[in-house]
Amino acid sequence: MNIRRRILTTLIVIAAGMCVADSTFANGTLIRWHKMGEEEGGTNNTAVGTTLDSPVPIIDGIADIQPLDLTAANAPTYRTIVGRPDGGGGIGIEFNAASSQNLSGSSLNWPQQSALNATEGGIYDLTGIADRGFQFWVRPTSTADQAIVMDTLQHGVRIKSGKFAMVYDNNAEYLSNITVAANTWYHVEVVRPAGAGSGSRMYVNGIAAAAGGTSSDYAGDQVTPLTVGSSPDNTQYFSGIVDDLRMFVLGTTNNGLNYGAFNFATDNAFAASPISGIKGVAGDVTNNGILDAADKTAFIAGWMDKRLVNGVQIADMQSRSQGDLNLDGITNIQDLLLLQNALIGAGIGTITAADLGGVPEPTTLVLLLTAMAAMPRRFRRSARS
Ligand SMILES: [Ca+2]
Ligand SMILES: [Ca+2]
Ligand SMILES: [Ca+2]
Repeated sequence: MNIRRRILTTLIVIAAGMCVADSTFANGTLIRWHKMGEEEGGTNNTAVGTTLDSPVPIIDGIADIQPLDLTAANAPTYRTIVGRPDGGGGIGIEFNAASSQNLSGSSLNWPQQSALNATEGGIYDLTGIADRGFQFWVRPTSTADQAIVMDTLQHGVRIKSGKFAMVYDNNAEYLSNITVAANTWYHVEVVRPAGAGSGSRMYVNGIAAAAGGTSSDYAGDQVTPLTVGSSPDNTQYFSGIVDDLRMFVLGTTNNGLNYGAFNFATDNAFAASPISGIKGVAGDVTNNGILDAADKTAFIAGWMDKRLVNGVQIADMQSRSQGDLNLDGITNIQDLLLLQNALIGAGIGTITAADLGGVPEPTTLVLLLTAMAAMPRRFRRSARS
């Protein structure tokens, strides 16, 4: 190996290692968990009276001793779960719109104002927390207009005109282009990740499907309930199965308690499952569980692609399939460093500047030096020694 090649390889390894460290964010914190049957021992084909809130893992030394159970109206039915894309099983709850069935309970909405915050009689410190989200699995039996999960009128998921729609900020509706197929499982997540300016976004099966609400903030309405199977005003009833509703919080309280930042790879259950989501092989752009030349081809094809949904840059399974390995919604130098590192580790030839021909950047070496210059001083010092 000539000296120039050796320097280049060393820089790639150092810089890629730095990028790995940069992309490892603490994830969000699960704060409510409605398993839909398991906690109360529901059995297939029996009626639901109340579905119990399951304890979440210890948060800041506090065990979850505050159940926020959901009360059923008009007897929805426990159903054995079959065919979920992540292989999930157990029990879920089926609703029949014609019988006006739903579940309702205390909302999360603005976590600071929710029943979970100590200032509201709860067990956690949530003062200052407004970033939050929820996710669940759903198998609609009808594609009619209906509400599936509504956490007040500020955060929700509906089916509208045969497509999934996100609800955010006083019942504003953001229609996706994902057509709902009846009797098919979907994973849906709605998250307000990072302040009012980030708005809200919805993922369906790990694909960012809607985004919006960046110009204003949602309202703090804790009077309106959380409903599953209908809208909060007990209309728009849903038909189908809902399973495993998880609610989480993000950000740092006024007292400095950090609940973490949204991390698509871990905070989206579809992506986090190695069955339905990211296979976990470094550099595996095609996500088939193997690192090979096809991943280089896919990366080169996706180079400098930016994933925009309603104008918002979002990382998802689609951006990752275009080479967005660090999951920031764009395939660029940081992803290149991750891929080169993986290719070197696997003994596969790296991507050359010529492979990325036609892009503005002059050479891979310059790109790497630029990345090095952006590193923290501490790391640059150790890299020189
Ligand atoms: Ca369940
Ligand atoms: Ca692959
Ligand atoms: Ca990226």
